[in-house]
Amino acid sequence: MAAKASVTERAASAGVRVPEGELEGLRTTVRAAVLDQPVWDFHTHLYPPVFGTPLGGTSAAADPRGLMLWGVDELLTYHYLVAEVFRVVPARRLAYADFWRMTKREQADHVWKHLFVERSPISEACRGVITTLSRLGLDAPERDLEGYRRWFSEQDPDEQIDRVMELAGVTRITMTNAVFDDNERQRWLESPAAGSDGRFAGVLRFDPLVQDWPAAAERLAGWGYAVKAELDDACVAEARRFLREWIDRVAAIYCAVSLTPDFCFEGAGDRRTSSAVLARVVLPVLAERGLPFAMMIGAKRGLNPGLGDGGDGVGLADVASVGRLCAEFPQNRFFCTMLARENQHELCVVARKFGNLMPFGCWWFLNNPSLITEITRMRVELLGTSFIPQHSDARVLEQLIYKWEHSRELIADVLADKYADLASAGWRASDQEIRRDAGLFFQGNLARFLAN
Ligand code: HDL
Ligand code: ZN
Repeated sequence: MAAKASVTERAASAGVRVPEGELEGLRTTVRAAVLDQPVWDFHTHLYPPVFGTPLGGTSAAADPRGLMLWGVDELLTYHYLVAEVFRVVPARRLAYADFWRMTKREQADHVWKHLFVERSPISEACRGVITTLSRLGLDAPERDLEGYRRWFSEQDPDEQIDRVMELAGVTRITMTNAVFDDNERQRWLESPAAGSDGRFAGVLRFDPLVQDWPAAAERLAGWGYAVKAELDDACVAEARRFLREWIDRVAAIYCAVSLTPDFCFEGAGDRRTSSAVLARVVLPVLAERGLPFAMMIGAKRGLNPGLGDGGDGVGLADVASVGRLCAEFPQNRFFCTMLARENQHELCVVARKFGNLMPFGCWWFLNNPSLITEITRMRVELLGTSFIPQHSDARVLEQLIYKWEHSRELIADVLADKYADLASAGWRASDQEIRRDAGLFFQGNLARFLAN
């Protein structure tokens, strides 16, 4: 009988050398699965036409304060590009106030001239505009801004939503419904049908409630809730009533806050007001309703107010606070994304400790090819298939096209490597298993986490 192969000999044979042609085929399968996978976009700032649109269109009159942003002038005046154009034409040459006094069209002309015509649009936000125009069939190399404007003016906003979702492979758009924003709140109160568009899911967003309770309490009191700065039992009950009423009005699938880098939760004895609001108001209502809580941590608001929405910065935040919330409130489920690159590894490690924590997305200043690749590779290595790799954070409808095309390419490349490594280790995932996993990354993990 042949001598039993030694462990070493068996190990050598187990490190199977998969033929290169087979690995290439596997990579092609993985890429196709990711590029074709419909996605439920976890976090956007998009709205259906019922919320009004400043551009109007064939079925809607222009509403200057409308919330549905779409079209090329909105694409060009995205706050990422406003910040970038002020690097080329700084405030000492063009005062912020003078820029903001321009019309939207004039602002877009200024951005187009300085970031696209006089310099190559190679930043991620600039390239995104080019990808979007190209996928819409608008000949980007012609550089015909007036021609792009004409095309958009001939579109119907409602049909444009369907067209863009089709092009982006997005099956559902999750909104950010900021109840402390007067414009948005009024629209909900005036038009209960605001949440009736099946393409959109509601999310109740209430940063001030957690970040600045005294000011939030004043607002709630003005809206008819018997609350005051001191969080006694009666006040807690009224604050909970406020949350329940707005969760129902918005039909929220989860609730969300963004938190500044200094956010801290130290556990039961924590005397901070923000901790009391979370522990006594927010988390009990969400547990009662079975809704997750999304925390987006690390935005330094108003670093340069002159830039408007583009003026926010980033700061290192306390990831341990996220872990303490998951430990202290096991009956709650938490989505979490952090804005600092340096917080990403620790967030993965905390997620390995708590199954009620779902990391998501490469948020904002992380939504760039180099960082999406780095973060996604790290997350797959530490979390396998159990996270949500991306959200678009789109503010302008057509951004869905570029944000998802760019991210899919990058996520596909990472996963192609990972399945090739797995095959070389001796496990060749089937085509169906690869498509199953892609479904988890792009909608299954979200749907399951929302369900329980
Ligand atoms: O707080 C948030 O939801 C952020 O996404 C901000 O809206 C930010 O301005 C943004 O649009 N980032 O992409
Ligand atoms: Zn956002």
